Amino acid sequence: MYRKILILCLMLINAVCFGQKPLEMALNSGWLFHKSGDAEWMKATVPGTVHTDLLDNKKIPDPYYRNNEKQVQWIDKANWVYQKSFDVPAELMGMEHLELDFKGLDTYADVYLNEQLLFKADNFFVSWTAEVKKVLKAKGNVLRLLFHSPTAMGLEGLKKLGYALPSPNDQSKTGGMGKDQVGIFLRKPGYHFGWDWGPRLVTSGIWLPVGLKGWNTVRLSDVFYEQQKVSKDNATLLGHVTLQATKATEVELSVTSDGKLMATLKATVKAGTTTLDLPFEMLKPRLWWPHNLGTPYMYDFKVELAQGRVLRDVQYKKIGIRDIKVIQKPDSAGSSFYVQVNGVPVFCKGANYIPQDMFIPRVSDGKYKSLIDAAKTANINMLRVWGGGFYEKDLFYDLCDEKGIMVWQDFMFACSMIPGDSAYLDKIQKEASYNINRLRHRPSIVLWCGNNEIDLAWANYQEKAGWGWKQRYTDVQQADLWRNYQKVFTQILPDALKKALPAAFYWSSSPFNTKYAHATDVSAHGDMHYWGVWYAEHDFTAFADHVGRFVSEYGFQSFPEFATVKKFTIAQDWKIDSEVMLSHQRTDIGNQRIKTYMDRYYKTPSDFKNLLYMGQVLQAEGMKVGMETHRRAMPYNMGSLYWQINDCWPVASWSGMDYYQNWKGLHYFVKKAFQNLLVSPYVKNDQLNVQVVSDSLVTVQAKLSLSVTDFTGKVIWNKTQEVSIKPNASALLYTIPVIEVLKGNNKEDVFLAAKLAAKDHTLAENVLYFDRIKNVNLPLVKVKHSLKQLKNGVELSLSANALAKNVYLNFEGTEGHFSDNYFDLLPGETKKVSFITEEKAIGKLSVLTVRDTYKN
Ligand code: BMA
Repeated sequence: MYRKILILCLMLINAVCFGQKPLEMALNSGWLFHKSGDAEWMKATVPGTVHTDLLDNKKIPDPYYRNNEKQVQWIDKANWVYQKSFDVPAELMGMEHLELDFKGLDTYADVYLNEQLLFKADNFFVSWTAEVKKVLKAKGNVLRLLFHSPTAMGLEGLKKLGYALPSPNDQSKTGGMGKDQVGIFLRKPGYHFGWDWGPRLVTSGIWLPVGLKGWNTVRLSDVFYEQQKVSKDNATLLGHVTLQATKATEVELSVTSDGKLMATLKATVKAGTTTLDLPFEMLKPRLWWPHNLGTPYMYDFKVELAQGRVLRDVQYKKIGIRDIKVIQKPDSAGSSFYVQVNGVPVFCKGANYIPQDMFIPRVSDGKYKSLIDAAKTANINMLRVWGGGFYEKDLFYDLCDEKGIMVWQDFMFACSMIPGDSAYLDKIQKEASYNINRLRHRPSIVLWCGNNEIDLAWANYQEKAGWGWKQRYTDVQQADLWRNYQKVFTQILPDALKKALPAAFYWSSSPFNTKYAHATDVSAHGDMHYWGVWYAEHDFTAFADHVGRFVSEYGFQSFPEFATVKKFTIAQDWKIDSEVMLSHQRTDIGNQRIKTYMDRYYKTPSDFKNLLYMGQVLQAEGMKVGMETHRRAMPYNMGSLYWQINDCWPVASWSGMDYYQNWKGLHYFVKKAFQNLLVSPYVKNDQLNVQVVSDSLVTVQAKLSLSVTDFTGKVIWNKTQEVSIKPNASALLYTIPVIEVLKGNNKEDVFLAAKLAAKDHTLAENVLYFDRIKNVNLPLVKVKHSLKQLKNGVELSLSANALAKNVYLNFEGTEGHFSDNYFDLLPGETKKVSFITEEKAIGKLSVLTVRDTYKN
């Protein structure tokens, strides 16, 4: 096995190589684990978590099933030991330096090799290495990790501070911890302790791979290509190459991009760590673009480190060349807040992203890939890696880079005040440097943000603003907490960024306005979280009254589809207020809010299954109003990131895709609302307005057709006009009093269809109703369909002789995605929809419409 690894490593070495390149041996197999003190050892999976290992060994029930979460709360109170024995092949053993490399440990781990303590890990968000040359043997090494109970460590932190910190999402009671919210004292993903969409499952374990690395004389330890100036004509880069050497030695470096030599350097480095700079230029570089505006082109960069004819080390990186700025320019209303890519202001269309599982290591590469594919398919060009999770794995950023999805990167702080002792601050300093260094070459990352909603919640400069946190503390404590806040978010993080990535844009909190105004007045400056729809029960139309310069959060909940609910329930749970369904709804007000809005916009669905479907219709239709409103408001508003694209377990939440990556109605609506070309009709003050938004960078000639029709397809009013759609702009193309298009018909009996078409194909279409659907006289309708086999699914042709509202197609028991779903099938129209699946046998087709959910 080790021989094989070595042969593989040797094959990777350039043919001219005579010297010994660094070697690496994976140490991910053959692990055992047990609860500290227990006699029995069990097999463990690395990377993994204690919870998933206990599950695999059948020691605990599935924590996601029904209420099982409550039965596994003892796990985080215990200490756990992971152990592995290994031999080291002679080639590796003979190297001058041998280093154990843990890419990620969760979280407090004492690491022993052959009973010698190497280090004590205390931060989930960094990697850990130890030089082990002196401790390692050729045969029979024992690597042992003692994971301390994370909650016990958190309690120590709480005791040390002497008072509690606000941390409203920490579900300490579920964890049997009473009022003791301890998550914030650990550098560990906040959501492990519970969130308003997540359970409390506080993991421990080796969450990223482990390896043993060996090297001789000199090696590359870091390579960073700083993009100092980028235009379409020219890019000025500075390669920072960091080397480690055992003794003073001569080195030769060369940099190539796509096989072309860019720079070389000869130097003498001293023993220890040295950074060498290699400046170079690229003429007429192919630029990296978000996928909706161009190609996210990535160059293959290579650095070779040689000594004479001996090649010592090589490093490969994919690099996208682009100029990114966040523009805050004063204007008559306040100041702009937009991302500019290669000189072009870009409307950011996207979503907030949370971790994909409570048990991070079990998220397969395939799941990462299908999530990012789904984002791209839905015309998303930005994801926000939200601060209550973790700095994502490399694969996530690889995919965003490659697929042209911009990333808003939060540092990992959300909805809590923080401790400020020197050990904690030191930890943050290291964590920031580590993650900035790890991610700074990523073309997709366009913005670094200090935290989620902490500035808003504390609101230091405004006595009455905030979430009532300040008032719980004495003046001295308040001053301490704010000082801690400032140290981290206005010093440590921006300083670390300035040092490692000078061109990066830092934003201290989200939402945020300016230094003293916090998140107030965010409709004129900075970024905005608008939660009036949902938390304050505003109507969906209120999105229009709360447009900011960049809306980085807004959302509305729904339940997952019935097939998902069935996976974690039994029939007796099928009521939204059953104990089990309530434990998969983590916000106290959730069900009530859904009911309030359902009553406002729709008739009461007849049963549980229909309620699940109608919940998704409600969410999708409501969020559509938000997405379209934000886009119509460009260039004043330049961002629309809904909360949230995904789930971390099966739950009622604001997500557009459930835990199993089934697309909810919302995800299909996102796809349409975020198309580069949008036709968006709306009514304001009894006036029908038709606005067209284009993110395209070229002028588009099209035909705009509008028609008001009754539900059997009889045309009441129509209008067609040629339009010239300006690039990267929003324009009102048509306006008329509603009364004139109704022509005496009741508004409950008709709808408007809007379409933009080029010569032979549809560019964009939309439908508008003139009243809330509960008041609209939806006809009883039967949807007809025919099927055609495709290589990887089927194509459906659908038609109906009357309007079919929000047609929900489902091949029962078959996983896959439709090209469209939850759509309105217009009378007389034949709509083709494809269903793409990896499964061979496709289940029975069920078709549901809003009218079908009525009691009579
Ligand atoms: C936002 C987020 C999360 C939260 C969501 C829904 O403000 O930042 O903290 O889950 O709202 O309440």
